[in-house]
Amino acid sequence: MPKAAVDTKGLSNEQILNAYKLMITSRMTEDKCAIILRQSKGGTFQISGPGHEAALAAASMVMRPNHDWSLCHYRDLTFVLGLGVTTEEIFTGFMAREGDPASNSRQMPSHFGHKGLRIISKSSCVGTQWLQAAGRAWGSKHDGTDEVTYVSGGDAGIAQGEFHEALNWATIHKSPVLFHVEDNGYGISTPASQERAQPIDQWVKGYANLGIFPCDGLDLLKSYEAFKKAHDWCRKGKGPAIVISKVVRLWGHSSSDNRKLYMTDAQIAEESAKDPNKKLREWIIDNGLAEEDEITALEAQVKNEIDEAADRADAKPHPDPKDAAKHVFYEGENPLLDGSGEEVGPTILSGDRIP
Ligand SMILES: Cc1ncc(C[n+]2csc(CCOP(=O)(O)OP(=O)(O)O)c2C)c(N)n1
Repeated sequence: MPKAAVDTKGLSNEQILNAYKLMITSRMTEDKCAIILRQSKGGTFQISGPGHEAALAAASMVMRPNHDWSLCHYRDLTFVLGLGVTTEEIFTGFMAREGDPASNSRQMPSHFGHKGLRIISKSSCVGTQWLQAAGRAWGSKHDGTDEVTYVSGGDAGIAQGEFHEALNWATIHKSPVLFHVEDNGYGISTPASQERAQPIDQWVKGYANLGIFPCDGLDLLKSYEAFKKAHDWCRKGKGPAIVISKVVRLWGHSSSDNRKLYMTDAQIAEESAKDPNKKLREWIIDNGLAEEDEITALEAQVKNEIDEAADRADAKPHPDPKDAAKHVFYEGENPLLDGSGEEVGPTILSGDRIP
């Protein structure tokens, strides 16, 4: 049991231990993908989320899978695993095998998607997801549901106009968008000081109806508190909310990156010391949620499960080349044709029906 003085932000021991399991599952999946990449078994490159796990585990814990919608940043492996994507599905996509739920292996690695879990596939163009989320959330509101749309991205990508257009639209209509900015301080090699002239929470203060929840994204409990408030804000119809999680980018930008070209050894060491997974591991042991040997056994079990999942994915065939163009273009009837081949315009809603 945690000591009486510890504030767990309403989470039970079991939920905290499950979150740790999720975070190490994510990290070990990344470790395994790095090996698969070096074996040339798949993955054109790797873009990964070590250092973002605590914030993303917390975000997944407030979401209602298959009810709320998500448009995910490429660093969101922990988040999608938390919603219910399996490690086997991740390896199936990473090795470009038949059956990948994201796109049947047409997408790049870490471009997450899952129809059943309402994870919407995204473009590689940084920033496009923000506006799609504003539209998705407006639709949920228009339909009278209490669905929340989660959308995430990095601290450099929010310099794109789409981010501000999405905030503007969502705040005008009080749409339930849960914006998550994962602030790891870099956009590839560009440091935060070259991205904007002030901290992100100050920068977005001009938007009315926006719940602003900055948090220490290296800390599971503080992140959970922020996401809980943000999700409640959206669900209760107060408008969109934004969580700005301060995280670290432990593996650099991607497998094509060399941090030593733009960071000093001291800066790299300082980041490495901020590993959120190690921090939660120590916290769990210090607060008596589990003994160290129990945690070590859990880690061995997770590693085993991941190796088996990767083997199962590796045994799958590649998609048939004949199907390469399938699911790329729309194949149904054109909804803008009335059956006679004549084009008809969509029905325009009158202004008073727009909530
Ligand atoms: C419109 C657009 N411009 C540039 C790029 C190239 N690019 C890919 S990732 C990236 C950096 C994004 O940094 P940030 O938003 O901070 O996310 P992080 O990678 O740090 O998580 C850039 C510039 C792109 N994909 N799309």
